[in-house]
Amino acid sequence: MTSKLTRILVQTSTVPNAIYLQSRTKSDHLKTNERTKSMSSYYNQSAIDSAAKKASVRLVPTTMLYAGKSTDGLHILRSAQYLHKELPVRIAHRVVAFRNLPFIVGCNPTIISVHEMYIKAFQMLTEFPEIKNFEDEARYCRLLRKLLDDYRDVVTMLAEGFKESSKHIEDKAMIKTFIDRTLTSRLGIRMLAEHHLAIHDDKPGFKGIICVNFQPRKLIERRADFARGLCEYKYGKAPNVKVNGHLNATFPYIAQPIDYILGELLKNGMRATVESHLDNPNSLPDIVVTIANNDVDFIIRISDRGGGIPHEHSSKVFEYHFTTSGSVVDERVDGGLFGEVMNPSSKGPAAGPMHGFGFGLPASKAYAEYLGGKLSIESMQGIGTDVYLRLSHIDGKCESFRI
Ligand code: ADP
Ligand code: K
Ligand code: MG
Repeated sequence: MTSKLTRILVQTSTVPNAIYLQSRTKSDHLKTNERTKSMSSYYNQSAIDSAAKKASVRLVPTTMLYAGKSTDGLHILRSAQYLHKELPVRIAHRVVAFRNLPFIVGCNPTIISVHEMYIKAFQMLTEFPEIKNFEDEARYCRLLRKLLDDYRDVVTMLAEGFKESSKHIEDKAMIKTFIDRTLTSRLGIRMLAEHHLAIHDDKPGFKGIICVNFQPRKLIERRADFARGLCEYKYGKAPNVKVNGHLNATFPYIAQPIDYILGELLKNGMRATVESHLDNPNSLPDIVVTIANNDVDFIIRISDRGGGIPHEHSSKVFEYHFTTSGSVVDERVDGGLFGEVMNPSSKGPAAGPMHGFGFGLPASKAYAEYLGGKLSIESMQGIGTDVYLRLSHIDGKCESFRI
């Protein structure tokens, strides 16, 4: 069945995109077949539809933490069987959400590519036969690794795809919900897949992806070094980061999401610090990170002296794509307002790992809430900003989140 939609899909898929930019090779024929197959599933969707009707089974981290380890490795087999059932359901939910996007967004070439990637993942995971023995399981792990690798750039692609296309959509809340759910669902899927791969490794101090003796201080220090590196690369200077509070706090937790969130918050604080001290770059005030730990939750506060978030921006900073990057007139920052014009080959003055997509705060907030926590900002206009990341313990007094 060829229709207008197929033609749109075929035509638009030549638009630059990491996946389709590969030069033509011997395997092209194969790829074309795969594409035709994935496209045909726009019409042959019964498998996706029936999977999407099923409810997702979300795991409590304590189950992952205390799950019995059998010497015969049966726990590994059971874990793979759970994923084999669960992942297609989660992906099907996302495919349905892509399908329900407003036409103008759903037709964006980059969004189409991500939509297709989800359909493709659904096919690969459902075509995988029942996992009966360790050989099947080993092959399944290879598939998981491949998917984790292939789908690394999905967030960047979504950011690019929505940037222009969602400007024409009145219902901003709908787009925000879509991006929130897609990002958090992806976080959940990645944590489950990585957890499964990690129970194989049986690293001391870990139960899958759960670090049994997680130390926030160590993670903060590592992230701070990394963010300072980026900041120095971009501006030539970076503020120091001081950590105080419960420095010895140690408890079981999953490092990956906190790692991402801290990275985003530290980059924001560093950027604000440098940009508000362009006249005295040699005396940058420290960023102070405070850890507070109790038996219900733990709080990480990041305080900077970067001048604060202006009142007119404070309600917008949690919007996807809202960024002040590229709008600074001072040519010491982002090449000034005309940076993009002066350097047309670049993706824009602001593009880069430091900032620019306007995804840092909203994505961090969505992740924190997915983990049963909170992310809030108190800005002291004229002085600086405090960001509070509050997360509940996975083995604490209160009920934990589910993955
Ligand atoms: P991006 O960093 O890509 O701009 P974010 O969502 O991380 O996107 O931040 C959105 C905007 O919020 C930033 O562009 C900046 O204007 C403002 N902002 C975030 N954190 C701070 C901070 N600590 N101090 C001042 N402004 C901030
Ligand atoms: K933003
Ligand atoms: Mg940012």
